[in-house]
Amino acid sequence: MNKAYLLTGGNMGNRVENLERARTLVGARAGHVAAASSLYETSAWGNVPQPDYLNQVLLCETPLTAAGLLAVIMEIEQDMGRFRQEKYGPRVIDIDILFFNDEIIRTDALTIPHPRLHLRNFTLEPLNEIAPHLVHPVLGKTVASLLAESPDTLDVKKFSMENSRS
Ligand code: PH2
Ligand code: MG
Ligand code: MG
Repeated sequence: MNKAYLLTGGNMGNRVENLERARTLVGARAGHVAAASSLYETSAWGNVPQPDYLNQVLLCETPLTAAGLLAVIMEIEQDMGRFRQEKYGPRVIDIDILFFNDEIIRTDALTIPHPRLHLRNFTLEPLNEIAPHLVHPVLGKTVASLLAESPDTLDVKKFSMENSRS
């Protein structure tokens, strides 16, 4: 089985339900979701003013190849009503492949490890919760040390249903 770490995120509609649905569909179509981080509420990264996101990291054990997994993910995004949006703009759901085993993949369709994961606390914080010792195959550092060295200063808080409606 291949081990893929995925980041789910969204900042439109009912964010909790959207992440739950994405998690369920990944489990149904891609493979077993063996671990899931808490939900995190995160300030939007990028130069577009927009609402805060919820983000979550999933570990998916999948028989699919990386390209096959990407195709399934794009189908899930489509089925959840994602439309083409501006780069870094608001979205119902986004599912990104962070790592695929310890493979380094660079094709037109896919860059793995995700090229910006080490620059974003909204990715590193949830990833660190479930995989602090995972080593980035290009940078040669653990997730915990990438988080400790992260240049990002944007806010990332564990999300609890008590503090918010969606
Ligand atoms: N995704 C983006 C752009 N900005 N900001 C946060 N906090 N979380 C995201 O998932 C995110 C973002 C484009 O994929
Ligand atoms: Mg993304
Ligand atoms: Mg994406």
